[in-house]
Amino acid sequence: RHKFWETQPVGQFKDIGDSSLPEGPIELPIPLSEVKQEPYNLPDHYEWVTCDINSEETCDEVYNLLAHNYVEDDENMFRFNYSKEFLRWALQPPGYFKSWHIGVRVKSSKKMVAFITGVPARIRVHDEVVHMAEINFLCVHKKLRTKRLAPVMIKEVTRRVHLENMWQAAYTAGVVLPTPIATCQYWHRSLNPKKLIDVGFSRLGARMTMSRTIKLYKLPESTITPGFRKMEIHDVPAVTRLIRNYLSHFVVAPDFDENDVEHWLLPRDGVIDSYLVASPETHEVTDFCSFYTLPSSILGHQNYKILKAAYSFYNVSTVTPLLQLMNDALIVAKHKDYDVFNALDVMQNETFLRELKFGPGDGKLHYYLYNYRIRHALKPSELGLVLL
Ligand code: MYA
Ligand code: JJ1
Repeated sequence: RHKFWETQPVGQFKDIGDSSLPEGPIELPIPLSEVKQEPYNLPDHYEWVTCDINSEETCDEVYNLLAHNYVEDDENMFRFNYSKEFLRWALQPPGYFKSWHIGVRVKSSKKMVAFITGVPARIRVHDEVVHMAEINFLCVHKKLRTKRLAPVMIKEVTRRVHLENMWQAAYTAGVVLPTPIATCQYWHRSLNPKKLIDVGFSRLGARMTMSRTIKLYKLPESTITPGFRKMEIHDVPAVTRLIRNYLSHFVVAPDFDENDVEHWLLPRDGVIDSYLVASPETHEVTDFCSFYTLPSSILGHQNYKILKAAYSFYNVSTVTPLLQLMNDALIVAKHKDYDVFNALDVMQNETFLRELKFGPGDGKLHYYLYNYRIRHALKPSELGLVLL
């Protein structure tokens, strides 16, 4: 069934429920001198390239490959359209390796036709912090599909991760592979219902008119929580304490330090938005919410080309109820002209989704670990990890 994945150190379907198998690494590290020193072979006419995402030209090529060939919904109506600024942010966290930003070109024309990336992350699983690669942006040009290029891309990124003495990875996919550590549901909160209905992202509910629908999703003009403001650089230590403590409650979660928080959570225009609640008296940071910007191309529509979507990232509430905090996040996103606010049912998100008028989408997201076995699949609420 899975000719490639059956050969890999991942939880296999046949092993589900086998409680004799130990939790933790499936294979042990080997000496770096024994890691294959040359790249895997590509089919004739193709070559590996290490991408310099800071180069305007390379970033353009990656952007264009993804904009035309990356993830679509099941009816091919929308395709993720990650911005160049987003790609630079996603690919250059503290301690990143340029060698993990891997392209494939046609030798003769130099056209980029495939891509895969890794970035380093410390991920805690139960009480073990594991140095992992987060693998993302696996993409093969539409004209080169089903030729078994993806397994070569995956083996090559694995080799380059091993060369940095890392032996585990985390990744998400919309498809079922051996074997998910968790399966999460996408939820969507309409901010601009008229456009969403026009472009086929959502439908008019039964016994609903357009004007009733617009009224249903109306939000206040301004945020409600006193002390709600944008995160700033001087907030990094306080936000780090808040988020570390919060993430300690989940079975799988990133182990963020101050450098990670500065990179992943400090606001960047059009990429990542972060807000917090500071007590007017003590200036103590008690609550936090964040979302990233990931537009989708609308495929073959007359009037609209782009759907502007916000994706819930990390949120922490200790004083402000999570429901109120996320309602303020919706108000901010509406103000910034997003069409829809998306969230997964991870962490404590279930406590606000229905009440804030999110509806379940038709997409699921499966989470995976490479070379790390987990005895039981997690509930989404046990997962403290959001990948981009
Ligand atoms: S998820 C986003 C993936 N990208 C897209 O969906 C974009 C649109 N699609 C494409 O570009 C292609 O369809 C892709 C497959 C490239 C996905 N993850 O070359 P093939 C297996 C893992 O003939 P193609 C993301 O970026 C498939 O089951 N494996 O197929 C995270 C089959 O294997 P098997 C996948 O359609 C990526 C084989 O590939 C995926 O031309 C994490 C077929 O290859 C998928 N999303 O190309 C990667 N889709 O026969 C793993 C298909 O066994 C990282 N396949 O069933 C693992 C950790 C590595 C680092 C380890 C360090 C220690
Ligand atoms: O966005 C998604 N679905 C939308 C659009 C569906 C269009 C037809 N297929 C959706 N809309 C309904 C919204 C509605 C609003 C009012 C309340 C009720 C709901 O369901 C889906 C997620 O649901 N997205 C995708 O399918 C994109 C791919 C998801 C897998 C991503 C894999 C990423 C890998 C990263 O490493």
